[in-house]
This record gives sequence, C-alpha cells and structure tokens, in this order.
Amino acid sequence: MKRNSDVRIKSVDFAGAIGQIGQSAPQSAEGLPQVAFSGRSNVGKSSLINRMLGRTRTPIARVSSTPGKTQEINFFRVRSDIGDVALVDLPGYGFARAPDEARVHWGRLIEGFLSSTEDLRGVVQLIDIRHGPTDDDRKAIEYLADVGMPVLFVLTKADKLKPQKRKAAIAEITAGLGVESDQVIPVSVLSGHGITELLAALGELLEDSGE
Ligand SMILES: Nc1nc2c(ncn2[C@@H]2O[C@H](COP(=O)(O)OP(=O)(O)OP(=O)(O)O)[C@@H](O)[C@H]2O)c(=O)[nH]1
Ligand SMILES: [Mg+2]
Repeated sequence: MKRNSDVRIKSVDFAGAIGQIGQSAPQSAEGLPQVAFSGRSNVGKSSLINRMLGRTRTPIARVSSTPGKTQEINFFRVRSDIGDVALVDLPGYGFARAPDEARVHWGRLIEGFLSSTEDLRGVVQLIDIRHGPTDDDRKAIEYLADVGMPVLFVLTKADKLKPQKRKAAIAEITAGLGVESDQVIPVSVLSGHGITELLAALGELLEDSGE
C-alpha cells in the first residue's frame, strides 16, 4: 500500500463511463458518494485526478494537451482512508472549436447526470490560476450555487506563475468569487502543491455530507 500525501489510497479502479444522454452511472460506482470535477477543457481535471490518486506515471484518467480529450463522464472508484468515493471526471466545456452540436450534447450529457444522481456530494470547480474564471466558468458556478451544490474551488497550473504573482492571483480570484479562502485551493500537478490540502478538504466535505 502506498501513501499519497497524507491520505492513503487503498485501491483505484475505472468504474465505467456515461457516454450517452440519459445513461445511468456505472453499476460498480453505485451507492458510493461522488465528487465531480468541473471546468473548461484543458484546465487540468484529468491530470488532477491522476495526481490525487498517485497515478501520474500510469495515468488512469486520460490527459492531453489537445482540448476536448475527455468526451464522456468517467467514474473512478477509490477506496481510501477518507472513505470510499467515486471521483467523476466530467468532459470540459468552452472548447472553442467544438461545433454547436457538440456543445448541446455536452450540456445534455452533464444535465442528465446531474439531474439523475443522488450520490453527488460536491463539485470541485477548476479554474486556471493565470486567467481566473471565464464566462463559462461563471455560468457553471452560478448553476452549482442555484442547485445548492457544495463547491470547492481549485486554481490549476499554479507552477505557471512566480510566487508573488501567484499570491496576487489567489487573492484576486478568491475576492472575485466572494468565497472563504479555505474554499480556494491552488494546485500544481507538476510539483504536487496543494494536493494534500485538496484531499483533506474532500475528506471534510464527505464527512459533512454524512459519509
Ligand atoms: N504546467 C502544468 N500543466 C498542467 C497542470 N495540470 C494539467 N496540465 C496540462 O494541461 C493539459 C490539459 O490537462 P488535462 O488534465 O487533460 O485537462 P482536462 O481539464 O481534463 O481537459 P478535457 O479532458 O479536455 O476537459 C495537459 O497538457 C496537462 O499536462 C499543472 O498543474 N501544471
Ligand atoms: Mg480530461
């Protein structure tokens, strides 16, 4: 067994995917509390999941520098000492080259999932630390607030800014979002910065939601 930061991951399996609108979550993820990762395409959702699970060398979630890599809703079943949980890798939005048809499909796929799941305990909303929230991010955040979903904000690619700029960006984005600073976690999958904090915050979220 290996330790990933302070949280011990006991096992990780790919549980399956939702590729079609209205399809239900894979059976082997059924009954597990779910945490979904939301954000624009290329922001780093799949990379973050791999890093959290200690799977950077043998990625379990597919990563690409080409936006639009994740097209399905992928479920990863995790057993860990913060509990058993399904991490849900959502396809990214705001993919500039996506035709309208793909955008509509994306919306209906995500909507179908969100409206059918009773196991979703929270959403990790990813925002690129260099750019702050885009218009699409704001729409996603608004939607999550409207449905009363607990949200943790992760600022990705923190390694791309020098320490001083990073600090300023964190303060600015946190103020702009109007949330508490402990709800905003800067991360880097390259350095591992913020991963311990994120796992701890997820542990708390799962505890608060009765898991
Ligand atoms: N420098 C740096 N690059 C990162 C970091 N996280 C992700 N990346 C890079 O960003 C690109 C996109 O990462 P993905 O994890 O595939 O992004 P995604 O959000 O899953 O994208 P979609 O599947 O298209 O929605 C890849 O080239 C990653 O290597 C980070 O913390 N630092
Ligand atoms: Mg992805």
